[in-house]
Amino acid sequence: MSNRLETVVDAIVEGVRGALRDNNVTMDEYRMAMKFMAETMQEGEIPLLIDLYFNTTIVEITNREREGSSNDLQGPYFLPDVPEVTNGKIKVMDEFGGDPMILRGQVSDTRGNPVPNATVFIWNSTPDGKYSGFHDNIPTDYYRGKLQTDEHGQYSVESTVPVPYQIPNQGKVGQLLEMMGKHSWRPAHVHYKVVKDGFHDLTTQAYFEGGDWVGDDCADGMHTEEFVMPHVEEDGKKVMEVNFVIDKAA
Ligand code: MBD
Ligand code: FE
Repeated sequence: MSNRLETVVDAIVEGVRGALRDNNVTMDEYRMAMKFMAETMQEGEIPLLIDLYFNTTIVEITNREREGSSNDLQGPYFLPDVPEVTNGKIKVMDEFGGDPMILRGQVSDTRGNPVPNATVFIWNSTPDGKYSGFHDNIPTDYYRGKLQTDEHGQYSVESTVPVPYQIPNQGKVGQLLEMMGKHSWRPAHVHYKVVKDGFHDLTTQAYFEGGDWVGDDCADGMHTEEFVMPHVEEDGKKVMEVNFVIDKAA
């Protein structure tokens, strides 16, 4: 009798063994790879490494079974315990600069009805490409927050414009990409997670039309058309208007 854990682990092991055989991987290379994994672990970059290669595959599987908006990478930097933003502003560090940006839109169900009281988690990097709670000791109540949609299913909040994100190149994962001759950039993006009782969580990202690395993302993000947003500006502020359609859970 085989259980699911056994099925999946056996399949992964067979897949890796196949790659080792096909490439005649040597004992030295095997030891080097093991050392790389141990050091990546010590540096706390295992989530980054795993998300870089496999998050996109799980998203692909999720999207096969969902209606409504497309899911996209969650990435390694989501935090569930973040302040509720009630004054319309996500806290940012003034000394970090960055252009102000309004993030707004509507949450609706697959029949087009607005969904009030949905929780929208929003997080994005500093203008320097750092995530609070993970890099440079930036406190976790900055550059992230959660809000509730109003009676029309709408949300609106202000933050700053994110820039393309480069995987830290002092770290093991950045070094790996460099040694392989690959770039380590993701397009500028804003992360979202929409949560509402009775619905599947929607985890996705929005990107900027024409932005660098859209379509050439080191983490293979979806960049689906619905979330590559056109340039909109209002009163000199960038506007990221993103509507979400969430799928009822069975
Ligand atoms: C990120 O900021 C990110 O969003 C993903 C998916 C992977 C690495 C860094
Ligand atoms: Fe990110």
